[in-house]
Amino acid sequence: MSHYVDEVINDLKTRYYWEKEFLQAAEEVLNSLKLVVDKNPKYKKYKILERIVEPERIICFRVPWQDDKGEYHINRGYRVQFNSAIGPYKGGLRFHPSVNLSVLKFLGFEQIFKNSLTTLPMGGGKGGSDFDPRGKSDDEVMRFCQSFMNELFRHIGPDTDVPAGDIGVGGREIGYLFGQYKKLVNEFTGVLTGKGIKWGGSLIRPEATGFGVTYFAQEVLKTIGTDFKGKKVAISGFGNVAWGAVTKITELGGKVVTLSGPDGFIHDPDGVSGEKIDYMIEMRNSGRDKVQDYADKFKVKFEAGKRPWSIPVDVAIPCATQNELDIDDAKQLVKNGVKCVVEAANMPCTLDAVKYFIDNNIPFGPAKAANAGGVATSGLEMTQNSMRLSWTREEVDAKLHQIMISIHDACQYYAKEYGCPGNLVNGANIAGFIKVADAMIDQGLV
Ligand code: 2IT
Repeated sequence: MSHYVDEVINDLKTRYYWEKEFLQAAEEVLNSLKLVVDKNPKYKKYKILERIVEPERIICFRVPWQDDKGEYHINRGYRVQFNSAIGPYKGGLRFHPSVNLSVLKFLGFEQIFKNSLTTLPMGGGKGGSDFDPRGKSDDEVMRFCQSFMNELFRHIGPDTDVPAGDIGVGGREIGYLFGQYKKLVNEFTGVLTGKGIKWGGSLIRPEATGFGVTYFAQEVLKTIGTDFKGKKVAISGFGNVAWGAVTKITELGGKVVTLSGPDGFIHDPDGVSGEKIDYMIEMRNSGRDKVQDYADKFKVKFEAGKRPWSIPVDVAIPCATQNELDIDDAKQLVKNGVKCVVEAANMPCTLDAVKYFIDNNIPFGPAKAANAGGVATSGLEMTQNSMRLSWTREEVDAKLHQIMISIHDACQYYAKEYGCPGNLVNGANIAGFIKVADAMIDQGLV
């Protein structure tokens, strides 16, 4: 007889065979849950796996907008409201040409377990559009965001669904989206997170994902008796997450020697620090999406069209996007003596790369645990909005740090409890799952 988990995976593969990214994310989580469903027959009895892989609701809509020359454009907009068992749907919006339903279902599915791990009451959701903000004027981005919100506002709210940013959606976009939401519903509420600091945003939110990843990596390094001091670190990307991580790693005495972009990667053996970190923000704001600019400015090596994983480092932290580190990269990193790998982007490592790290006893921090600091700080922003007050930087940072330690502890605890000590992939999936699954059972067949 086949295993309950395999039946659910096979059914998904038949039903959604074209949703490559979603199937990859679902397969990873479900395989970790074999240990749990064997021990707890109630999850099969209540068909929790069949229910948890199916979004509660998907909203798809047309987003028409006009460019600066007056020409019309049509994009596709989405919101996947995946699971609200433990709180309102919560998760980012991604604006990128690669966005489709498979990508958003993978991100929304991951978000369920990630949000559960944060210790805060947030359900899972994700949304976005195949709109490409690159090369667009501020006015074009504003018109697009307003049109996007003209449909989305019906489906969200501070107690229903609270979107935030993701790739292609930063402070500027959140501002335009929030402005339009406020105009349409005539309410000033904490409906989006990542808001500007003067109008309801939280201190530390921009840094939170990168800081959180670093705090998580620090805990992982502790388990092998070391820390960031003097460690060489490879980072990919140069966006918001990479910037936060570089800032905190440098503060803790680590040396970040690579950054990357769609055009290739840079190798800076002296380390990305000081004004070079500030330049990352300049590069992002330029909208050129080219890391070669860093190499030109600081006279370091640029490798066109390549990824940074060939550089010998102690710690690798992929911060860019899904599937940016494959089995060949994993083999190269292990061969070069990497001591630990922590995912900062969502699902940056392919399934076989993750397996390779685990099989080779490389401590591996999965995204849904390691990068949960971003959404956790969004949760803290929601709390501050509800209380109508603002915490100081120190207060938010201390809470974020504590949450990351709790997440790491939960992953370690559940990995051990279910017979695979040190396997943080299983630990994260199991810890995230149990809370949501039990809430679903408590709330009946809805
Ligand atoms: O992937 C993520 O966790 C995010 N993009 C942040 C989501 C949020 O609601 O802050």
